This record gives sequence, structure tokens and C-alpha cells, in this order.
Amino acid sequence: MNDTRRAVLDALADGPVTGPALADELGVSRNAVWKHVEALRGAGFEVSSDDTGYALESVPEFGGPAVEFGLDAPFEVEYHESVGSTNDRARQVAATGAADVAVVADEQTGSRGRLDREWSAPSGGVWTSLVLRPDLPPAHVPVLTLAAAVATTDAAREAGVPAEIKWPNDVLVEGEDKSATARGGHKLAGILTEMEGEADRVSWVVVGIGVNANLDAEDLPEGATSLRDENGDVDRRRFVQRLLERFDELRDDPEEILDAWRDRSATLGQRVRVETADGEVVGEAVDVALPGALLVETEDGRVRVHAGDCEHLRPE
Ligand code: BT5
Repeated sequence: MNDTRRAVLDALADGPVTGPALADELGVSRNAVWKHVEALRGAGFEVSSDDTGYALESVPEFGGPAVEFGLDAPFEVEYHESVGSTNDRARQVAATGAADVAVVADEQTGSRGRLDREWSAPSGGVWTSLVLRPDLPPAHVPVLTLAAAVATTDAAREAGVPAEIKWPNDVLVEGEDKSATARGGHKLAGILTEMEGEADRVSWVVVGIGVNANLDAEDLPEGATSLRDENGDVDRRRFVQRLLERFDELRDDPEEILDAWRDRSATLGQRVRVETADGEVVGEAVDVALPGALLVETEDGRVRVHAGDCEHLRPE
């Protein structure tokens, strides 16, 4: 949304305000005010008009302008009803030089998990990718994945769902059933971080976040859960806003990210098996360290794991 349209919307929200008064206030023509009001109506905002002026009556349920309206974080929102992958779209946006854009979609038809695994993203979820240009060396980028996991967990908790984080990038809900497939909980959300840069400086980072929101878990891969299944449908507009706001609060403070991550972790204190590129690491997960490594106490001493798939094991 451009700045004038945003200013018109804010004024309507505080309305009623007449067209001429608004034109004066914003230093634009009355015709321009009228065009902005019509565009907002076209985007689903209900705007009444009578002799006292224009007033905002309701905000659309979801969509770019709806998420931007009332958002307390500096993100522009680009919304798609359907897109291949929000990460792919975000990479295109990043290539134009943009920063702090959240690409949001109702549905993705070709979304990806890590290592090119398939990610299922039907209509009704929260599928978003953040375009960022942090002032960080590439080696520090994984901390942004942890920040996204904390932000997602907090948004889910505010929606009444007791989410926790499994290292490195899964947000899950502990299942009542303790069967082998449910050990370590049911997956509510996943995060895929991608970047481009040189040895000492990041050019851009895309943090892709997929949350099973208003979906039936039975329509998702085995082991998945959804906000709907856990506690009923959520207001996706509010959910995305809280996600972006919380991420924005955390992103510049690695120590705070780490502390918040530890507090919400389902992995610390567990016996784990981590499949890494160099083989398997088994032991107790004792801590997380910058930029996002898991510290595992094994029979042969403490091992620092930077990447891999982590499984929570039964206690010995
Ligand atoms: C992830 O990968 O968990 C990262 C997922 C990131 C998805 C977001 S959505 C917005 C953005 N755009 C994209 O294209 N991607 C990002 P990984 O840890 O590799 O887990 C993938 C595995 O999770 C799959 O192999 C399935 O077993 C399982 N899975 C697939 N879809 C799922 C879903 N909707 N909910 C839970 N589990 C799912």
C-alpha cells in the first residue's frame, strides 16, 4: 500500500472525515481522495459515506492491505490467492533490491521444505516468506530461523495453542498419544530459510514460514496438526500481524532470540538422534548456541551440530 493510501485509510479509521477535509490534510486533490477510497473498497474495506463524511466500517478478513492495516512492524505485504511457492516469489522480490516485504499466500501449489522435500500448503493456511536484508555475515543467518520459530510459537500460543519448538525449525504441539510417530509431537509449522551473499556479507535472506492454520489435519501429511484441530479457526489477519510483529521485535537481538528459543524448546533436555551430513549424533540435547547450533552431550563428549534432522528419542 502506498503512503497516501495508508494515510487515507488511517484517517477513515478515525473518521468520519469529509473528502475536502482529507484532501486538505494530505495535500492531494479531492479526486485523488475519491480514487483511494474506491481502491480501498475494491480491496474489501467497507467505507460508508454520508454528509458527515467517509468512515471505515470493516476490514477485510485477509489479504495484503488487511494485514498491513494496524500492523505494528515495518513490513509491506504482497498477497496472492495462489502462488507456486512464497519463497520463490520472495526470491524474485529480493532480486529487485526490496527489503522488509512479506509475501503471503492463501494457497501454494509448489511449496518446498528443506532439501527440496514437498511441503503441503492448501488454501486456509498461513504461508509467508519474509524478504530481509540484515547486516549480518552469512554464518550468522541461522539465528533468524530461530527467531521465526519463536515468533510462530508465540503467535500460536496467543491463539490458544500450546506450541513448542523442535530444533532447528519445527513448531509442534505435543500429542496426547505417545506412539512412535507422535513422539516429539505433531508438526504445526515449518520454516525454510534461504539466502544469497558473499563471504562476509549477506545480500538478502528469505525466511519462509508455513503454519497449518484453518485446515483439517487429515488433509495434511501424517504427523501434522493444525491450529483448527487444536483450538478452532484463527483470525489469519491477526495471526500474521502477530507473527510479523514478534519477529520484528526479536530480529536484531541474537541473545534475546536464543533465550526465548530455550524457553520454548521441546528439544532441550531430551535424548535426540540428529542425522547430519557427517553421520548420526546421539545424546542429550543440552543447549543451543549462536548462530543456531544444537549442543549434544554424547558418549564421546559434547558435539556441536549445525544442521540436520532431529528426532526425539525415548529416555534410556
Ligand atoms: C520444513 O521442511 O519444515 C520447512 C517448511 C517450509 C514451508 C514454508 S511455507 C512458506 C514458504 N514457501 C515455501 O515454499 N516453503 C516455505 P522440512 O523440515 O524439510 O519438513 C518437510 C516435511 O514435513 C515433509 O517431508 C513432510 O513429511 C512434512 N510436511 C509437509 N507438509 C507439511 C505440513 N503442511 N504440515 C506438517 N508437515 C508437513
